[in-house]
Amino acid sequence: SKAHFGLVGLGVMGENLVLNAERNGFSSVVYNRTYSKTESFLLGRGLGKSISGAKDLKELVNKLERPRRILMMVKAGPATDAVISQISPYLEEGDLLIDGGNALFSDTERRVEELESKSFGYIGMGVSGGAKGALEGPSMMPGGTKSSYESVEQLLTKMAAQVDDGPCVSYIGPGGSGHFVKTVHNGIEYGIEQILAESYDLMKRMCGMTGDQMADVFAYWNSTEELSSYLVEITETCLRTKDSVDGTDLVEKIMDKAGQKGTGLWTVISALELGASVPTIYASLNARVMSSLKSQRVYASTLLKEPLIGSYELGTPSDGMSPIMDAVVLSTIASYAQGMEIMRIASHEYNYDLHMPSIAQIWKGGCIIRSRLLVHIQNAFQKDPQLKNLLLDSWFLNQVDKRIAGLAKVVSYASQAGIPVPCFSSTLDYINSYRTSRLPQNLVQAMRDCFGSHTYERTDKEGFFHTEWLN
Ligand code: NBP
Repeated sequence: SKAHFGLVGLGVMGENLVLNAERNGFSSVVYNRTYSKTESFLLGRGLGKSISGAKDLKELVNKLERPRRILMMVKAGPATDAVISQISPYLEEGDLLIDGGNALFSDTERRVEELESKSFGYIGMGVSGGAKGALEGPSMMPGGTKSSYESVEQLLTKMAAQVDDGPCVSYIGPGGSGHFVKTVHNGIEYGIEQILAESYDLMKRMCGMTGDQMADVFAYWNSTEELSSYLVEITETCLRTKDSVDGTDLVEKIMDKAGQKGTGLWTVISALELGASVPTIYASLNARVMSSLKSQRVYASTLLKEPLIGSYELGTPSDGMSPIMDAVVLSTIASYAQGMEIMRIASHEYNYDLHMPSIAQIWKGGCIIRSRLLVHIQNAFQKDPQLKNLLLDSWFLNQVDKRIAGLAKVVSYASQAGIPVPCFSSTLDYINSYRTSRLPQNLVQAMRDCFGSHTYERTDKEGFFHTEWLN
């Protein structure tokens, strides 16, 4: 008999997702460009399962029941287009292709249109959770036409991570919205990773703490309502792990150059295009760029002398390094708030009609940014679906009240000690700007009118004005 589900691309994600589908009762056929990988998968992890192989895409298509459901897990970009053009001649009306890779959302937008004009369904689906999530239950963000989603809803809800109020998947919206939301997820992820790295740097350099001492603080944070999360949990693990050769903290042996594959950059580009203010997320992207300038930094450090580090009161491990925790909590909240802000504007500009509480719900399990904070984010948007900024919700307002002094103290000490804290300082400026009713941009407007007659609005009269400024 024919199989339920087809997979193209046996990379680390594809292998795990097909094993997940099979475990949930969906017999599968797999295809990989390099056939030897298919063979070794079928003789290895795929052995004894309802999974068969296909040597080419025609065979894959022939082995599937109709309408066919085929998941592509290949490298994003030209590889995805190549697979689509190679498989299209064999597809029939109603068949559905799902792209689970990290596609650029505008590429997905184009592919949805192309495929649907041929009467095929096309879903662009963000998948988060890494290899382990793919196997055990990822968080999935599918976008495309609703009817296409409905034909794979049962499969996806079974494969997804499950949390107390349901599976971590639901229909996101039309076109490229699924990949857009995944991109924003990754932007928030960049932010949180950098925030945790900044807290580590302060504890190590200003407080002289060891890996295990810092790991204890992360364990404490992970037990709190505000910071309990997957990324805090794995940071504890990373800091506790020793080098197998000499038994010292492994993390100190790792080169301080962070890689990136594009999604953080796409988030920031989208934010700039949409006019969303995302300074914390931008700071995390820039921090990765700076980190990659290793040889320049090493040279510059011999010329641009760092200040001496004095002694600073930054809390104790038993109170979770209180001011540092304040900085981490508020910066993490700012990352989510800025991500939600990009989506709020995109929802309107791109007609995605995103449902914010569902997006928070999907992210509560399976994905890299899963955290207890998302329960409060979900609540905030359930209470007020039109919420302009997360910081305006009462639970988050209270966090700002409680913690802003701690954040300000951390930023001030770090700047005195010459330790960069780009996400902490951007967050402080973000909150300070957002809560200032009168910013100094009146003077910027005056300058623009003075040199370029750009006109300005007034606080006391309606309309646009120009002044012949005295020079
Ligand atoms: P990779 O991103 O390393 O892609 C490997 C797969 O792409 C292999 O099956 C490879 O076939 C296939 N492929 C390539 Br490369 N070029 C191809 C082409 N022109 N035609 C057909 N197949 C081609 O694998 P991955 O890490 O499993 O990721 C898959 C997708 O999922 C990516 O888009 C990734 O961004 C996304 N993603 C990854 C993660 C993660 O944690 N790794 C998480 C979430 C999403 P071959 O064997 O013949 O070279």
